[in-house]
Amino acid sequence: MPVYDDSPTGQAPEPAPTVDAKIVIAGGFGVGKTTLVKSVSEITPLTTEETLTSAGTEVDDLAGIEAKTATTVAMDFGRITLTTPRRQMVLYLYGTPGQERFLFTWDDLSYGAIGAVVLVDTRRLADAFVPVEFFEHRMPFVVAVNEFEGALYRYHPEEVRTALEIPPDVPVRACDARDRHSAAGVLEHLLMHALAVAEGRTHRRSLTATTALGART
Ligand SMILES: Nc1nc2c(ncn2[C@@H]2O[C@H](COP(=O)(O)OP(=O)(O)O)[C@@H](O)[C@H]2O)c(=O)[nH]1
Ligand SMILES: [Mg+2]
Repeated sequence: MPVYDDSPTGQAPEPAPTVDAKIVIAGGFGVGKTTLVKSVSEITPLTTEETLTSAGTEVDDLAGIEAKTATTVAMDFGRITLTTPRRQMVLYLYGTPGQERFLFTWDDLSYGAIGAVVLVDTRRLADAFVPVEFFEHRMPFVVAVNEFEGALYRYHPEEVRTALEIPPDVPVRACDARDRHSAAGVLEHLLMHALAVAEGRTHRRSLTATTALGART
């Protein structure tokens, strides 16, 4: 069957450029960061999980996530390719360890990232203040409310925004970190947000975003 070709020269159109970008997946302990990286990654994700032992029971709050048996001690790493109208975006996902005692690793993990996802569990909302504050002055980010079934009440994303005093230009949305489609939707939303910030379509600016979004040739 003949294929209609509308390019002026009759040659195949140029393929969309491929752009690499680094994304950080952050949030408190047990919010579903490792789960999200695992559910969307198109490569076998690298995880650095260690078994939770009784030594951590005094400092790691497992309320609501009693089934959690392991914790990330260095980082998670995965990859997902998203296609936008103008580019193929290859996103490299870096998941942080959640406990505040690992906060010193976040600066290194975030270096060169174009944006971040801050995952939130509404049963432990206070854990989100530190990650939100961390990214607020560093890079564009979205807040994703991971919906655990055990939650007594489903909070509307706007209620979460109010509770955490998240600025109006930061997207807040619900997700299920276990669901590939839902988790990929969060990453798409972040990508659109980071591009909007980089192109000056929102008032928030980020030098990192504008420089990191150069095309890979
Ligand atoms: N019910 C439910 N469990 C989840 C969800 N996301 C993660 N989990 C579970 O919650 C626990 C903590 O998730 P994990 O990804 O290790 O959290 P992390 O500490 O943020 O990396 C694990 O046992 C997951 O299987 C979710 O959306 N719903
Ligand atoms: Mg983890």
